[in-house]
Amino acid sequence: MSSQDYAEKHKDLDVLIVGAGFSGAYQLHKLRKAGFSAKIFEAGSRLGGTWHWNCYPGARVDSEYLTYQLSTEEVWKDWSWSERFPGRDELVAYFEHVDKKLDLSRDIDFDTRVTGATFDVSTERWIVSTQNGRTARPRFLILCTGFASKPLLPNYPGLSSFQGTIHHTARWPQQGVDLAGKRVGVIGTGSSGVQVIQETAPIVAHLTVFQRTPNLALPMHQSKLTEAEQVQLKEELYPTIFRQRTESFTGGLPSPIRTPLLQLTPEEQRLTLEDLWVNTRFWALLAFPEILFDERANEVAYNFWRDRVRQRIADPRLREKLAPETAPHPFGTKRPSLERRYFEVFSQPNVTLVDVQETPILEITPRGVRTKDGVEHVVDILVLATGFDALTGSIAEINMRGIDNTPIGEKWSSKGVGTYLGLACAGYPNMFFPYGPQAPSAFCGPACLEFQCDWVVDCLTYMRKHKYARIEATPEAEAAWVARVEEIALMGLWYRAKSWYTGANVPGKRVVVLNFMGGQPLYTKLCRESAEGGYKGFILT
Ligand code: N01
Repeated sequence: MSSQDYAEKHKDLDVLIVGAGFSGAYQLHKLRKAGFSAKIFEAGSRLGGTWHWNCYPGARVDSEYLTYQLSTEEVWKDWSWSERFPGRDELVAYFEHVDKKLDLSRDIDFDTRVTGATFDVSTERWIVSTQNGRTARPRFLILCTGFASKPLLPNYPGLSSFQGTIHHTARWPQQGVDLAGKRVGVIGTGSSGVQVIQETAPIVAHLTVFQRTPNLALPMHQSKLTEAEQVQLKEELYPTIFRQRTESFTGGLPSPIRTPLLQLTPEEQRLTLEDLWVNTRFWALLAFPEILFDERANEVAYNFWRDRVRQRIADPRLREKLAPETAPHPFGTKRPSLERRYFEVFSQPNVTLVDVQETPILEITPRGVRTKDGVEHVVDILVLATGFDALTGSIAEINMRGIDNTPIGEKWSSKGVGTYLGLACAGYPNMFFPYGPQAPSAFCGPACLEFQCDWVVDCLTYMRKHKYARIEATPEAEAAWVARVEEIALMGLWYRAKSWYTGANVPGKRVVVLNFMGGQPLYTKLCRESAEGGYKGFILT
């Protein structure tokens, strides 16, 4: 179909969704159910978002399956998980199941990357363009682009001179890469790095890990699931679990602990943390949210973590590098990764840990990586596990222009990130972004995105009922939201870590907390208050 015919065919489209991960899939399903015509443009070649792109060795979700799935009954009633923390292949299969059950693909254009969007004031429609020459003119634009989808590439001198192969974890070749028997270098020790490292160390000839900040990773407690457990979940538990996850601070299951950490005696603290460490899915951060706000509670948690991890590392130098005496940043202010034998890997004879704080990377040479001490670390394959321009990156890279024709990326970099309810932006009418900046996205997962997508459907339904054509956040509401997000962030310890939570991981990016840190219950309450007040903070015309 020519691009003209395509545009003509979809000229009455109500909603264009960008991205077919969890939020895009759920948003499409719910919009169609509410009677809106909707389509998704997806850059990848299948449903799954993150789980399509992240196919590096060891890729696995680090949220438990109980809460990391859609609550849609058509989906869960005949799907069974095999592991508590499913691997990437199982998640891809899950999305195929979602597709089949909800019949999504008929309204998705794959391999279609959205590059631009302009709000046409005269028709009150967005004009959306794609890399493959497609145009759509929806009334509403919903960006479900994910919080971690724009890879962050380091700009070391010499990167292009490397004679081996380089892969970023989030752009790993779909056909896989044979690492067996190779000399492999991994730059970055976040969640992606931890997984690649522990998966590849047993099979490569040599693994050189370039660590800038130690990862304060927690034990994964992986386990296989039985069919009997799954039956019980479906027959009795899922509805309760899905309700509970919407009520918890983090979108997970509620904490089993009622007493704040600092109200326990040191012995009680030790016993409680020990019990959580060994037995449960909750570990300290989820059980005691005050760890993220109170320096003293944080220190108790770090010291406990450090002492437990140190028991697993024999070499005193490695011990200090991986689990230092003094915390590199407050515990939990970078998103905690989950690990399985990560700390043991470094004691293998074929693994070298390079501390790039001590000996920074100077350049990439044709043969490998040269560090400041003059050593050239020779590798065949270089893995960039260097993370993402998170939360704002995937939105800002779309040349999206609002009513004053300013691209959103430009607005955010010159004036600072501004959103209202972490869902909309003044000057960009009829546009929403579930799972984006200034919402609880970084820790809240499917519970939050379902809430946000439902909120959007309710909003569009309200507009249809009252015959409104346009909705736009006011600059005042946006400014107040930004101030509230900041005020909450300042109560906690997040600014003391350089991470994607604040944008500090991206050179040159303005450092500001990009997540709503007040927890899911407060967030949903504020969004509901706006809706119940006739979409307070928005102008509807
Ligand atoms: O990215 P990260 P990620 N030189 O930003 C280092 C989700 N996720 O892809 O800490 C040297 O956490 C950087 O060092 P430092 C999850 O929410 C989930 O691992 O900035 N090093 C850090 O070690 C996660 O939190 C899953 O000092 C450089 C690493 O690269 C989020 O995505 C799996 C560097 C980046 O870590 C991001 O995780 C994977 C440089 N120039 C991801 N630049 C699962 O669910 C960066 N680094 C399993």
